[in-house]
Amino acid sequence: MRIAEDRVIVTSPRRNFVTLKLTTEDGTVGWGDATLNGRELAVASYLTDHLCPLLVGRDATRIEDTWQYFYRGAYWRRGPVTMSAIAAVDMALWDIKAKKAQMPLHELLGGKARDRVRVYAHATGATIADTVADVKRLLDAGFTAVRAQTDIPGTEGAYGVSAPGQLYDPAKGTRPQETTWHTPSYLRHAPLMFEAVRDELGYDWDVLHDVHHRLSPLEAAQLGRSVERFSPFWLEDPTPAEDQSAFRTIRAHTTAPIATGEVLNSIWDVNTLITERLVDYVRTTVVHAGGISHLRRIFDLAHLYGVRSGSHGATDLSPISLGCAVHLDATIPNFGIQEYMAHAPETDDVFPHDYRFEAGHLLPGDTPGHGVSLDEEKAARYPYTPAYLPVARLRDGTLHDW
Ligand code: CS2
Ligand code: MG
Repeated sequence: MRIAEDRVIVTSPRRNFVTLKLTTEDGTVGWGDATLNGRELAVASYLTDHLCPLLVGRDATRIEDTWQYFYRGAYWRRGPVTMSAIAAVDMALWDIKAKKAQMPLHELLGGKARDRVRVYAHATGATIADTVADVKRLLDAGFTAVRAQTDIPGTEGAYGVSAPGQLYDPAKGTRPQETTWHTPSYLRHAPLMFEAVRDELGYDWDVLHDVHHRLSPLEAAQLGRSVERFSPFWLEDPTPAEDQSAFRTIRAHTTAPIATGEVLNSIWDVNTLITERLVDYVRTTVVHAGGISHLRRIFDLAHLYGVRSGSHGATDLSPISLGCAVHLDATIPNFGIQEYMAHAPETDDVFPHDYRFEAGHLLPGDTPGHGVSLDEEKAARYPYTPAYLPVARLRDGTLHDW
């Protein structure tokens, strides 16, 4: 069964998305997500200019050979642009294969190990009291796990804080927003937030927190020690993830569970983290870590070492990625938790899907394939607009990790 057509669709229903559509000679369509927040056009070009010319005429059933052809065959390996482009091809081919088998993807992946996938939502607040109220709103909505973030006095534009009731989407504008960061203020303030959510809302739910790459290893160890007594489900991205050895220092000083991986895109980038058990959850995703084929390998390696999945699921990953993630999450033995930021209504309108939210969980659909598509006519109504992620600077102007 040959690939007959390819199409790269850049659309912006509330935010930018890059989507690959592959059509086989018998008219079967597969969809893949290739969205890389703030660098979307780089991936669109990698697909349009380098991969798609090689796709037409290839056997659509040969998913693994195609993956290896684009990974090894590129000579230049890894990185978010390459791996997001390969991921989109991989997702589309799995979608086609499942449709041809007339199975939902979870069946093709070996069948469900669980009927539903536990998710966590994002609570934010300009003040700790606002964050507590937002956590309570989400617990009342049925979530049993909530990520809590709050503004940090002495900084401007702390990570993860949106206006009340607004969707958090940090990428905006034709130049990166400049934010300021002050680690001592953060290390004093974050534990107060943990204490407040526990004092006010108890312990019968899981609190998560995203440090967003901003600490040194010792600072991360200090943070871990200062919040251990509040039983965090995880501290996410405590330090820049590419420095895998930094996690040895964190591990040596604190028992706070650690999660990282959303900015990493191959098994080699998480190999040390997993095999040395330096993390408790690996957050790599279908779109940024080479698709279903490669993410399965990462989760299988993680399973050997007792590391569980905790895939990234922000709104800058399209509903196609979320749909694929829920199918994979439903089938792996070492599922941990799935991030779930509900997409904007206009996004969901452009990306019809069969997964659904119910009582703190996502349930995969049973339509053949991964269950997500793109309405091309509606997508055409939302042209691409440049949108940069912010940058962070220390008080002396030093460029820091955002
Ligand atoms: C964040 C992301 O959801 C998370 O854990 O780290 O929202 C991240 O900031 C964005 O995906 C960046 O595009
Ligand atoms: Mg994160």
